[in-house]
Amino acid sequence: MFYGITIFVLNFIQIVSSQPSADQWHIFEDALYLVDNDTRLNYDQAQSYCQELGGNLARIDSDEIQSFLTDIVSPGFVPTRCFFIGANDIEDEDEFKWQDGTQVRYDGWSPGQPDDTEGNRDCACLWSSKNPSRHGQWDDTNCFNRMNFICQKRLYNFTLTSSRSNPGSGYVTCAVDIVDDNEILPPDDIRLSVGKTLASTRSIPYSSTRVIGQFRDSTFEIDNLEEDDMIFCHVGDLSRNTTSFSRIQFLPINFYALPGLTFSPAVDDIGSTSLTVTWSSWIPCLDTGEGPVVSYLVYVQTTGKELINAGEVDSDEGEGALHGTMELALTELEPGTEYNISVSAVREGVGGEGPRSPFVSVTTSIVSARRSAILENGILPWIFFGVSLAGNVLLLVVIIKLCRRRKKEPFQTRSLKGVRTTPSGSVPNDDQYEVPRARGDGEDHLYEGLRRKSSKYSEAEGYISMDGPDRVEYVNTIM
Ligand SMILES: *[C@@H]1O[C@H](CO)[C@@H](O)[C@H](O)[C@H]1NC(C)=O
Ligand SMILES: *[C@@H]1O[C@H](CO)[C@@H](O)[C@H](O)[C@H]1NC(C)=O
Ligand SMILES: [Ca+2]
Ligand SMILES: [Ca+2]
Repeated sequence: MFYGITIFVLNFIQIVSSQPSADQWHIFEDALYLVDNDTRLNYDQAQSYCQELGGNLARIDSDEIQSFLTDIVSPGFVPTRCFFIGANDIEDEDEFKWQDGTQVRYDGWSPGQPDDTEGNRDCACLWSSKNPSRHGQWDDTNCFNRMNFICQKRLYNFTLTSSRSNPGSGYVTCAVDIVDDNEILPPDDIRLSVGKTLASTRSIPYSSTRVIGQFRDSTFEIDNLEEDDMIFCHVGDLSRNTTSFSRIQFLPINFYALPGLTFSPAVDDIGSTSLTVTWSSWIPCLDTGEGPVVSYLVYVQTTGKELINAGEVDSDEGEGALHGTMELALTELEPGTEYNISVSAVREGVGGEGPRSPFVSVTTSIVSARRSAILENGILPWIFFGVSLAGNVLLLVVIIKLCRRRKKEPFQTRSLKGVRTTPSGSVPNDDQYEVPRARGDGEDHLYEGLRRKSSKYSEAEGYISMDGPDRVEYVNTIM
């Protein structure tokens, strides 16, 4: 590869906090609570309802959760109401258990409860009452009573990362914090969906997944990605979007600008059936787009025919020379025929081919090939060599100036293979080559409900520091 640069640029992430649920679900620590003061269901129905929403009837196992929920049901309802929670002793009398089967250890009972009145009070509820000895505390009640209830669901923390890619493809890693009561989230539960809107997404299967520490890291490769596609990482079903907070949204991937050659190629050695196409290798800052360029494709078109790809030239051939001259011999051409010839540069990665250069128009000769007299002369090649050497040095200085001027914006330093430094000291140290960083639009994004996890990054710019890891993390803590 000619230019061994790899630039990762992070993407900016935002969460969607869907409106209907935002009113009803309350976040506390790593869970969400829905205190439903409207729907009245019996205990089993209430539990099914919570499951539909991706949760369970609430588990209360600390003073903190108990007082958090008490605040929500305050001031006390008149007439009093008791909200079903997850504890019941249906199986064994006086052995209260939560929905996950674990024993109830925390004592949130109102004085004198549970009392199992009439021997059929097996389902726990939390009082909202004007009576302070009851308010915010538990009672055991009849499971067939139709009452309000409190659901709880797990809130997942996401870390979404992506590296830049060529247009049309994306590589996204979604890491989800899975440590909770030693729960290991199955890989299929972490999903990635892509689409113009939340409602019209297509699901992308993961290409790899692994558990690292407390995170499950799943990597997704996305094809046919369009510029305005949204990317969502979520746990569980996205169609239940009105209730899911465990979701994170990517803005569209920040694509690389594909490389383009500014000038048309030249032609040489024009014969009746062959010619040689030559062109200057792609040069950062002078040509358009971003490298590294790994190869070139030569296109040929003749009147009334389709444009055809006449061959590919590996850019390695220009290695060692700053300003490499690439060439490709075309044969089996028609004599006396006009051809349009252009060249495209291809950057590394899938879908890296840039736009075609302006074309050169050439007509093959009618009779046998005539050789260029110049090339048969013995001195001229040496003159050319001298000129091109001087030209290369000059070009290097120009490029460095151009590139440096563009570097007002944050940049990243990477070692660039194949670029020589001049001895003058006017170039960067240690054959390091400064590459201007493409500008993201970090300011426009919403971070609603998202907290940036790391302080390694420049908050204002949203760019990674030069020696920082190539990603930014957000966790979906909803404020
Ligand atoms: C009932 O719940 C809704 C939604 O959370 C809330 O807006 C309303 O204030 C609650 N009603 C009472 C009386 O607390
Ligand atoms: C070359 O391109 C020009 C401009 O697009 C077009 O007018 C001409 O017909 C082309 N010639 C051939 C041989 O394709
Ligand atoms: Ca009981
Ligand atoms: Ca009771």
